[in-house]
Amino acid sequence: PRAIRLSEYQNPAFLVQDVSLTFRLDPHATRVFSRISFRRNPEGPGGPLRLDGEGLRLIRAAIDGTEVQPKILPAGLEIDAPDAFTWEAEVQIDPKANTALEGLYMSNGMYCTQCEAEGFRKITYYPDRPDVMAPFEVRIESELPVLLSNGDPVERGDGYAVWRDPWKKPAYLFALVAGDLVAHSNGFTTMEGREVALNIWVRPGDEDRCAYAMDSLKRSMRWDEDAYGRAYDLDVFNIVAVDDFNMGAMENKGLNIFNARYVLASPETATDADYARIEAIVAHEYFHNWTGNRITCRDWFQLCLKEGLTVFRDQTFSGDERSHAVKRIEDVQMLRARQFREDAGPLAHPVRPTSYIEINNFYTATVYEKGAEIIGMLRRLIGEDAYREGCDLYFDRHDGQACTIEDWLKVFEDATGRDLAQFARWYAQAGTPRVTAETRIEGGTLILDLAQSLPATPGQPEKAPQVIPLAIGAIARDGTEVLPTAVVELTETAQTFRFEVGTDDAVASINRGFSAPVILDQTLSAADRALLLAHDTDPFNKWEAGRALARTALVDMIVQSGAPDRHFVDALGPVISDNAQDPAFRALALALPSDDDLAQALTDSNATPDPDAIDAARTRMQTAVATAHEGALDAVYDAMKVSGPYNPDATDAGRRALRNAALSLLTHVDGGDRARAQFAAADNMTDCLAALSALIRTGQAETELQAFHDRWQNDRLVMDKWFALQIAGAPGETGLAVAQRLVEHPAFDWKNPNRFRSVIGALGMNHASFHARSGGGYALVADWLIRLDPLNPQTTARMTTLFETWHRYDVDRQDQAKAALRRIQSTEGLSRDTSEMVSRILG
Ligand code: B3K
Ligand code: ZN
Repeated sequence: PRAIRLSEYQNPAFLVQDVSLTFRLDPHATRVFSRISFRRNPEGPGGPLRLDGEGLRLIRAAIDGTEVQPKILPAGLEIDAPDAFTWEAEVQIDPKANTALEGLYMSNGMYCTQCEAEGFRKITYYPDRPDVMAPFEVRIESELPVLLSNGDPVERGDGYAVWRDPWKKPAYLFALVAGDLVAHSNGFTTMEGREVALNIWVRPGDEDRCAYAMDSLKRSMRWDEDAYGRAYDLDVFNIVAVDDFNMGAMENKGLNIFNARYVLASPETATDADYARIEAIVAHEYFHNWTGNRITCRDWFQLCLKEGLTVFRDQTFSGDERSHAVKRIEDVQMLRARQFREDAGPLAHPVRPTSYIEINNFYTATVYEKGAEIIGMLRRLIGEDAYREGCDLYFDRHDGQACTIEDWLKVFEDATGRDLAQFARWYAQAGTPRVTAETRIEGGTLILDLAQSLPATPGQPEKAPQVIPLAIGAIARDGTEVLPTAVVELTETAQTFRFEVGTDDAVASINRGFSAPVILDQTLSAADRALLLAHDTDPFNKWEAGRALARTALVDMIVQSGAPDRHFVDALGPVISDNAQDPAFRALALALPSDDDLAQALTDSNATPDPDAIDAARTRMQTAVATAHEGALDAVYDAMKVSGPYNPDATDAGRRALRNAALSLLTHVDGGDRARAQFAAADNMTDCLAALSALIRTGQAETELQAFHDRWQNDRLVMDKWFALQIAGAPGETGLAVAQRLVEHPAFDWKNPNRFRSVIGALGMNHASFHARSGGGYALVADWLIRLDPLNPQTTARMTTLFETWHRYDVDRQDQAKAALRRIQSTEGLSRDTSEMVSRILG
């Protein structure tokens, strides 16, 4: 298959004025009637009418009422057409046979759609590209009780419903749902006085698990009005929960479709983390109404225009609703775990890629999370007021348009007069910048020598310096802050900055708040780090200091088989006991770096990560911390007990997080007594799962796993946790045997993406097991990817990223991983999605 290139972008030859669709629903023989008015684009390239289409059976086509015989192409059709005309077509599709979950498909008897990025072409012939925008009218014919599409309802009759979406939209935002559903309903009055009916549609029996998603939606609607001046623009906002879904959720205009796991929550079935994710994803999809829908992308290379911005918006929202400090730490952890990892491997690509074979492979951490970091840096560089001014101008100038990153940057140049040409390199250059910082103090002046470099990445050997905003402070040896946060802009390869600090003994706190997504090399002693952990006023860098201490200590243990570092163990004392600090923050500071984090740290220090040694070192460190602080941990475990009915808010969740962090450590010294008691007494999923996962690490959770299974076997979302936890959390290599056993379990419904991820994905999360020396982890994952690919290429391709770090490991493991990848690659009929991923990973 040919690569699509940004440099080859052409305007559409025809524009669409209006779309009218009729769906005669049938599981195996749905008929789609389309009536589309086209007119030639004066700025287009000319030529015949070309429409995208895939897997469609064309029954009839007409132009201005006259039947025509278009030329059928492998991926669409072509026909000569006048400058303005009405196209009519009737096609037949088979939703029941659609296992790829793209286009119109069925999930548990319900019809639903997923069109982004290029799924609409599986529904009917159309110019399936985001820069063709039109209003849609949709008639659905079916005996099913609930029939939904985009926009506002127009008409409802016996066996049919008509919807009209007055807002011009690209086809990827089209949606249709039909099923036996019930609504959890509520309402919202916008700042413009519009009364909006809000509905969350779920399967009967799930309606009592929608309250938190509804509450999140209403808070998101209010927040977008306050923070960005954006109000909702239809009379109805529908959310539908679907069991079979390839990703998290989809922002279809007025009809968001969600993976059920990001909608449904009750205290007994969902954890605090689930609640927080539901809030974030509901917000994210809602915020797309303006950033994505009203203003969309000109082409798919501009994906970060809507995704980076919308992630930034949802992160800010969650921070406002909960705690900015905690949210920032969590977001950076995620950025490092997913995006830095991507940047360091064969899949590294710019936030705005310049070529792709399958666009679905580019819904990546780089486009989303690094895309969001860029917006954060932009706001830091120009200030909050100018950022808001620029956004206002963006909405004003580009409403109803399909835009580019250039359009986005231009509004900020116009609003501020600042040249953003160098800043734009953040979109074009792949890789994580490295900043080295050398500091010294002379006569009360802190002198900071900063240098930046950007490693070569696939297709990009040479890089130019970027503008890097770094927030800097300094803490004196006695713990007082001698330099409050100041932001410097590193624009050259190397630059020196000076600050008056009035003392000769202070430690610089650099990249506060993680002001830029870079890897910072700053030589600090363990004592300096302990000082920052104890006294930094910037919560992110306070956490970061502890994290760096832990990472260094663990790397030493692994490389030199040393003992757990006393500096680190001692420094955790105040973290455990200082009640003046936020419990949620303390929980984060108590957690050790992940296996993946340590594997990367070892790679960075030119060592070959040994997954068993990493696992063993973490366990030894946890035991050392627990032994040293048993009394304090026990006290905090008791003190953080939450009383009263379960509340998912940040305060209670923070207390549970700290208490469960203590539990996890204490389980290393108490033989699992507390965890067993907590498991038996738990009245919410957070405490239940924390206890269960602590027990799983001891290798003695048989009874509890069985009890959990018996209680929840009919609850699909909870059973996903049952599968995932015992595989991902198993100690050492034992997760592999657990996974080998569970793929035989009757409830392993591998065609359901959530269940597939909770088994195969969970194995990938367990380093010692996935990277087992035998190669059995790689082989098992490869077997299942080969099996899933013909049914669901998108989920398969996404999961090949488990292999993206193969180059880190020893030659034996590399050979095993490559053999598994080659086996996937040489599978007959492998999808375009998976084959693109595997070739890139193999390099
Ligand atoms: N825009 C969708 C993602 C679509 C993925 C297509 N493979 C969800 C989101 O980012 O909000
Ligand atoms: Zn999005």
